[in-house]
This record gives sequence, structure tokens and C-alpha cells, in this order.
Amino acid sequence: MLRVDVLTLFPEFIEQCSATGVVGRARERGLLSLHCWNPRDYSQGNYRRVDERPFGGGPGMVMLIEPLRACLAAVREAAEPAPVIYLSPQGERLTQRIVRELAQAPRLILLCGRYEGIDERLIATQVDREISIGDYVLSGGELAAAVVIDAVGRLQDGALHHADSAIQDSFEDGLLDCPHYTRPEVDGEDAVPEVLLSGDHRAIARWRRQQSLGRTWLRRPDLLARASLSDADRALLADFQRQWLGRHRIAGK
Ligand code: 9WO
Repeated sequence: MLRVDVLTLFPEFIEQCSATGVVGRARERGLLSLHCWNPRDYSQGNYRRVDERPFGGGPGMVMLIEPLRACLAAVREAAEPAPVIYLSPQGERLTQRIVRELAQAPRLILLCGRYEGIDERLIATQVDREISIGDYVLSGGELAAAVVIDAVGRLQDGALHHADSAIQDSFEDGLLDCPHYTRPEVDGEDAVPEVLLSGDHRAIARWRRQQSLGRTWLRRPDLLARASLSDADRALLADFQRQWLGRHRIAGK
């Protein structure tokens, strides 16, 4: 059971992103609870300002400290202590390892910025961890928060139909996923790999492992370099490489 509180100027966006699919079902089953808080509800005065022009000049606006501090105080009071995570391109890069770590916490507080960002003093005093989902700029932190909620939500116990489907996923063992096939057995020229129709479960497991290793070698050699491979894995990969190089008639590599 995980509780996620999100500070956002667009609570309906976060709600919609988490309403469907595996994560929506996790919420319905009580495995994940999501609460959105709007800093605008904690702003002062009639204009409900949440942003101001930046000191030093330049384009755009900066989110004010005070509405965020007041909103955060209310969020903190609502349940047990929790780390405050700010989604920004300046953060540490999100990986499945970090997703697993976050998924085990009882509670997370996600802070979404808008405009050109948040006054640095609020980040310095209130934020425990800054996380980036990749090296690109969005128009706000909400899409990144939705990514975090989806990734941690599906790991809650009971969220997935099959107990072991999370373990089989890409990245759970540092390798890419194997290819998947379903009906029909033949689509035009293209048949399903024979081994998958053989009923030989050990041969199927071996083939899938080999495909994972081979694809990781072809597409993400950086991941392969960090994966810990057994002797059996090395043999499967060597066999894949021999076949692939044969098919592609390349001498080197
Ligand atoms: C906007 C902008 C406009 C003109 C000049 C410089 C600028 N910088 C930014 C900017 O970085 N805006 C951010 C928008 C402020 C924090 C929230 N926003 C955000 C978060 N964009 N992208 C993310 C994000 C979060 C996590 N992982 C990847 C991207």
C-alpha cells in the first residue's frame, strides 16, 4: 500500500493519467492512494497568485515560495512523514532500480513545477530528492510525476494479474524484454518462431532468455556491460551472436 500526494497546478491532469489501466485498478483495489493538492488554494489575496517575474530579468515566470510552502505544510500534516520529490531535468535520472526503491516507501510527495521553475530557496529547504525522467524539457513536472506514479503503482503487490510478470519485464534483470507473439501462427510471410509452439517450456525459456540477451547486445550494449551474466547466459549470447553475424555477413564486431 502506497500513498502518493502530488502538488500541482493541474490536479485533474494527474487524476486522469492515473485513472485507467493497471494503475487505475491498483487505486480501485486500495493498493495505491493518490491525493492531489493545488498550491493555488494556498495562495494569498484575491488574485491567487502562484508566480512572479524573475529577479535578474529574463523571460517567463517563477513559482512563488509561499503558496508552495503553505501547501506542503498541509500535505505533510495529512499523513506520516515522507520524502518530497521534485520532478526536474536537473534531477538524478529515473531508473527501474529507483522505481523499485520508491515503490517500497509507504508514502511519497511529488512536487510539480510550471513556468520557468520554482524559487531555488523552496527547493533547497523543502525538497529531499530531485528526479528527472530523461534529458528533455517539458512544459511542467506533471507528465514526469505521472510517469513515476505509473511505474511505482504497477509494482504494488496485487496490481498485476500475474505474480511474476513484473519480474519478467524489461530492466528487472538489467536486460531488454524478449519479443512477444500471439495468434495467428502465420501472418502473410511471417510465422511465429517454432519453439514457441513446441510446448517445451524449458526450450521456450531458453529461447526467450537468448532473445533478451541478443537484443540487449544489439540495442543497448551499455546495459549488457553492467548485467551479471551466468555461464549459461554467455553461451546463449555467443550462440545468438554467431547466428546474427552469419545472417548479416559481417566479419568484424
Ligand atoms: C523553461 C524555460 C523557458 C525559457 C528558458 C528556460 C527555461 N527552462 C524551463 C524549464 O526548465 N522549465 C521547467 C518546466 C521548470 C520545472 C518544471 N518543468 C519541467 C519539468 N520541464 N521538464 C521537466 C522534467 C521533469 C522530469 N524529467 C524531465 C523533465
